[in-house]
Formats: sequence, C-alpha cells, structure tokens
Amino acid sequence: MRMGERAIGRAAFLGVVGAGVAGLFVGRDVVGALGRLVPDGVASIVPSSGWRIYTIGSSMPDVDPAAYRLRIDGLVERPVTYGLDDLRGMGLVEQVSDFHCVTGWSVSDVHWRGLRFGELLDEAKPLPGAAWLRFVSAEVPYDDILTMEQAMLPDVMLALDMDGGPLPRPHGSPARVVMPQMYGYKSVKWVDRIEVRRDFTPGFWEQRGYDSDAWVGDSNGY
Ligand SMILES: Nc1nc2c(c(=O)[nH]1)N[C@H]1C(S)=C(S)[C@@H](COP(=O)(O)O)O[C@H]1N2
Ligand SMILES: [Mo]
Repeated sequence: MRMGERAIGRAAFLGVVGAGVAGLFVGRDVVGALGRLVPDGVASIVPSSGWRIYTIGSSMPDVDPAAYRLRIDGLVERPVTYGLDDLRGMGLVEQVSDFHCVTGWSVSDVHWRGLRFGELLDEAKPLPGAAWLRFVSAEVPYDDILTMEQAMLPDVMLALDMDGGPLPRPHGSPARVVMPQMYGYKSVKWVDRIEVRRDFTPGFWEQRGYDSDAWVGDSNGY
C-alpha cells in the first residue's frame, strides 16, 4: 500500500515535471539557464553548488522587485500588503541550513536571510482558529501549505536573500519559503500571497500524491 502510493507519487512528480517545456533544468543546462537569468557573480557560484532549478511552467516568473507586493489575507484581523522595502524593514534573521529535494539531491549549508513567520504575521493578526498558512506563487498554479506550528519551527522563513545576495530569480526572487525540515516542494518560490486558513487544502504536489507532512526521511517521497 505504502509502496504503491510512493511509486505513484514519484511517477506523477517526474511525469509532470518532464512534460513541462522547461520544467526542469538539470546538469549542464543549469549553467546555461542561470547564466542567462542571474547576474554574473551569482551565476559563477550557483552551477557548481548542486542546485536543480525547478519550475512548473515554460518560463519562470520575472518579478520586478520595485513592483513586488506580498499580500497576507484570509483568516486575519487585518489583511495587509507589503512591498520589498517594508519586508526588509522588519526583523530580518539569518540561518544556515541544508536543502533536500524529494528526487534525491541535497545542498548543504545554504545561507538564508529573511523573516520568521511570527514577525511577518504580527500586523495581520491571525484570528482564533487560524491553523494553516497557504503560500501562493506568482507561478500559477503552484502553491503549498504548512500548519501554523510547522511554519513557526526554527529555521523556517520567508527568505529574501540567499548566499550573501538577493534571492536569484531561478531560486524564487524576490521571496520564497524555506522549510529545511521538509522536502523542497514545500519551499514555494516567487511567493506573492499568504492565505491564513482554518482548514487544510492540498498544495500543487499534494494534489499529485505527495505528503503534506513532507518531513525529510519520513514521508512518501523518501
Ligand atoms: N513556484 C515554484 N516553487 C517551487 C517549485 C516550483 O516548481 N515552482 N519547485 C519546488 C521543488 S520540487 C524544489 S526541490 C525547490 C527547488 O528549489 P530551487 O529551484 O531553488 O532549486 O523549489 C520548490 N518550489
Ligand atoms: Mo523538489
């Protein structure tokens, strides 16, 4: 039963990714893609570091940092919208953590700077019953969801910076979730909306057979 679910899940993941025109840039293609898409300084660092760049579309979102708005709404006292300057004016924290994709690759010691969700939700004030945070990507229809408790764990953040510079576009500029305790599909890139919810709703990969509780080493994608 579990094996069957796992096989279906992995097949679905690979099938959908493979079907995309540019769903996955791997190996040497990463060099070309990043070389085109990120500043030289970053491109020289990223290709050797083991990252695979994922997107579900044929091109990744190109978000103008000046026009970027993050909306926090749903089960909150006060829906709020923040620009990048607003976010950078909050209490940014730094961390070093490992990143694991369910397909089997990992990157160690990634340096992130960003916001803890406690700080980020402070002004919006989640209402009683708020139990889930759904992260909506500018890359429609990618989304994923964490329980409020999971989102408050140490080392979970909305990252704005990575390895000493602003988040590169392929990694989700200008803001992405980082949830190191779970597989990478929980770490939504190009986040432009956080919906505070009472109830669970399955994320993009969860609709395709993956666990919502995607603990590294202990979920159906392992
Ligand atoms: N919007 C969006 N976020 C996403 C994905 C995606 O395809 N689209 N892929 C996820 C998966 S499966 C992984 S492993 C990580 C990969 O992060 P990277 O592309 O920065 O290497 O992003 C996650 N977040
Ligand atoms: Mo992944």
